[in-house]
Amino acid sequence: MFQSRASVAARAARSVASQCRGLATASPVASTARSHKVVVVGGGTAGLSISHQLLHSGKFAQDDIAVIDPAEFHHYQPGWTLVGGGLKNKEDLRKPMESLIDSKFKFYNQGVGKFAPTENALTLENGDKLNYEHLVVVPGIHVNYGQIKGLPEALADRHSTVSSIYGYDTCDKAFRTFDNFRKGNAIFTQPAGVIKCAGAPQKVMWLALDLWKKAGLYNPTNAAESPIKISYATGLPVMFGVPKYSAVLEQMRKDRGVEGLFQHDLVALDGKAAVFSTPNGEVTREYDLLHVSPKMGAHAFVKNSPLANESGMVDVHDNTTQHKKFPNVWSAGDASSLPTSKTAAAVTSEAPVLVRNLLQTMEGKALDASYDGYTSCPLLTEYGKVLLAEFKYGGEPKETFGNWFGIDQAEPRRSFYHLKKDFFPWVYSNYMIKGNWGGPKGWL
Ligand code: UQ1
Repeated sequence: MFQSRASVAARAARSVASQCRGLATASPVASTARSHKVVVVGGGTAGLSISHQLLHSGKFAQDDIAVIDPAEFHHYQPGWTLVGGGLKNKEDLRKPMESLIDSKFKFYNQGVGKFAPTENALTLENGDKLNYEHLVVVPGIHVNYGQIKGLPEALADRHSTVSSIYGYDTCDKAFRTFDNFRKGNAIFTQPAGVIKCAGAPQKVMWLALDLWKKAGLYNPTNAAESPIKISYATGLPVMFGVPKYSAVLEQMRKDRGVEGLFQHDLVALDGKAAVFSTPNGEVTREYDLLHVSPKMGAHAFVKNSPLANESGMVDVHDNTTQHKKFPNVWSAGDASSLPTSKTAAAVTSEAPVLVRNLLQTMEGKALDASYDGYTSCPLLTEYGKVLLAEFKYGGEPKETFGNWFGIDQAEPRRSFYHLKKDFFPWVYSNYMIKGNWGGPKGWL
């Protein structure tokens, strides 16, 4: 019902606008509300994939689809781990947002103020109102540096040894601090709670370990007498959320002499002391080098809207990506409630399902595409090797190459390293964000 109402309203608005144009040729009509068939909130991995896949359906004309994003640049965030390892330059991993948005879209280069889903509308930060028939909410999640006391100051201090691959400003500082480090306690942290790419906090540790090993500063078989000591402090009780891969990574941790501090959630930095919250109260550890994975959470404009569930995520059905209360609202990627690990790989599978189900709904047809929770984590275990974790809902492995070639992807391989370092960045910028890549399903 809301769809027909929205399209009637849109037609009425267009007809009024064309009449006005006929009357006032010299001055354009100041319009307070604009209408689009689909409004996509977010120009990240999900927003670009979905908007371009919608366009390729051939069902949309100029400005039928609007994309909203306040950012100046689009970043290939999976590459920031490689920057932390000194394998890529961060400048090569970003492009001006505007350059990635098809000219058939209306692009609003600003933030969202408020959602009004009962009116099929939203307001932009400047107060302008947009009406839509369908809304796709894919703005990602927010990195809350300030939730760890003292972290913003330590990261901003150019001379500190505190860094993070989770931000553009600090991912290159990570490699600088690793490369300059000669002796002392190195601590790598992973927070409790939801983050992007749950494997990244340890990927960067495995690269740093390898760097120090090659420099003769760390001996995995005699860690106790090495100049550098390495600790992994994680808010989780295990190395990884999927039992199959966790077992391999736990063995690797032990074999390489890395201290495991489980259920240790970093809450504050106090000089050279890192303060952790644990089930047995606060624990303090001295560090000489600290790599932090900050806490993350929903953007306020999503969390404080009728679209969010109790954790602030856009409340969609696990398999259809359709909103649980507003059937013309959709979500995928990091901002969604989809109970899977938040990665670009997940978006390769989520986007075609969302697009298909949205188009079916637009035509009054039944939803017929289903997302199984597919996600992946190409986990760097050293320079030149990657363990390719791929799994679906329930932490059940769903391995692309295991199925094709009968190999075990829990074993780190050089071929997977080249997928991660060379193939994925290439296919991402040339195909995925243009709407032409479906991940394990291949080209769309
Ligand atoms: C993928 O398609 C992708 O995006 C380009 C990634 O990059 C971030 C990935 O990490 C993965 C695993 C995929 C999935 C594709 C294949 C062929 C396994």
